[in-house]
Amino acid sequence: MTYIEAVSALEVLDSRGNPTLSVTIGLADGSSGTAMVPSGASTGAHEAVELRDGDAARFGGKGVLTAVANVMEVIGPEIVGLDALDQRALDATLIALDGTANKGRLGANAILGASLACARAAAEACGLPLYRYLGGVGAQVLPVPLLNVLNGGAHAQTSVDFQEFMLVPLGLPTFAEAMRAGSECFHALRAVLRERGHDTGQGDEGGFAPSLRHNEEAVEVLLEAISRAGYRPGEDVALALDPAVAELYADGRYHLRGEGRVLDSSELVELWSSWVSQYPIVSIEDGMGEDDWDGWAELTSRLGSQVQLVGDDLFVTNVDRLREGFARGAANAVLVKVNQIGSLSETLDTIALAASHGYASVISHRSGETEDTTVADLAVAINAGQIKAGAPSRSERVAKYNRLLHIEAELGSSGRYAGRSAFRLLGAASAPQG
Ligand code: 2PG
Ligand code: MG
Repeated sequence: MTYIEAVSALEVLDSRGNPTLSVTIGLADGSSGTAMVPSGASTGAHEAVELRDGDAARFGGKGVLTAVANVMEVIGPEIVGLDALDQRALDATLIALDGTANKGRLGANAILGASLACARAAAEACGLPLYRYLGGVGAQVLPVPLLNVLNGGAHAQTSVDFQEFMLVPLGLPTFAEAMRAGSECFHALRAVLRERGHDTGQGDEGGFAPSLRHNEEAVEVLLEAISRAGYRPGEDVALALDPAVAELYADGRYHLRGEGRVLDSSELVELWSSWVSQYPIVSIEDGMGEDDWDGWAELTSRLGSQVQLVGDDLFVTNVDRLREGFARGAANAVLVKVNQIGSLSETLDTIALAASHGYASVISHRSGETEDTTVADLAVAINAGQIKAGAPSRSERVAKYNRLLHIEAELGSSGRYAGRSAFRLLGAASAPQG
């Protein structure tokens, strides 16, 4: 009774007002699942292909009617009759049907929509919440939220070169208390920015998007906000960065346009090293460019024993890129974005491979999101210990955090907040040294 009976797709809108896919799969027993596909702005060059119509007369070329048609006319007929409980077989069918290495024929957005909708339908058929269906009895860890409260780079039109400055409430006892701390610091940050005469308009991920004097001022205002809200920087609430420097890389160097500076790889390693020694930073994502493997190796040998170094554009949730990272000594954690690779099974493969090499997994949203909350359930299912889903503001971000609040309540005493244990490398980074 769990075989797939109906497959449909619709063009809907994401949080930036751009079109994306909603896919619904119905099963013979009457269960159904719907998934909406996220979309990035600072996309990695090696990501699976997001299929857009390119018809300038609709949504500036960003329509997804071709991907919708691919779900309805190509994918649908092929997967009707398959057992939704066999996610691996379903994903293998989708991948074979596409037939390309980067899902460029049918579109990773079309394939992912079908893959996630199937998992949701299967969970409903089993009468289980998604995290329990995916993770079984082992699913119990509530992740530390990495709250992106100051947006720059490709997510804002300001002088701040680096993309994300995040609060990490790792010293709180529960996920609910962590969200409370994050929210209180977020509101304190608004006050700090106003006092300094900065803008408090919001960027794509709900964080404030001020033009600052220099990039480091972003760290200063976050620390001030943490103290102002009554928390201890580094102890209760630490910091994480996603400078997304692939966006700044040109001709072998990193162009910090807001500051009018150009750095080579070694100078950028120096910059991160000096920030880590001064500030309670526990994680740096994409501190080096996506193809600057030597820079990554240098950064990792310099800071890899003190701080989490996360590959996002570097690994694009892809096992082959991750293997290359192991071989080259690049990073010590992977950012996990379902639409970078385009199916649930491949996402789980990347997480398992990372774990087998001692690399942490940080489950992540995209800057273009919807009210879909799959990533929240995924984070608990695999006991990731960390989730990155934007600021504690704007409904497409808060939807993920609210889902986790519900899961924490549902798990009750069998749930556990990851807290400090999610960051294996704490020590030097947990308290300022200078
Ligand atoms: C990132 C993400 C999400 P985007 O770089 O980590 O925060 O941004 O979805 O634009 O790639
Ligand atoms: Mg990133």
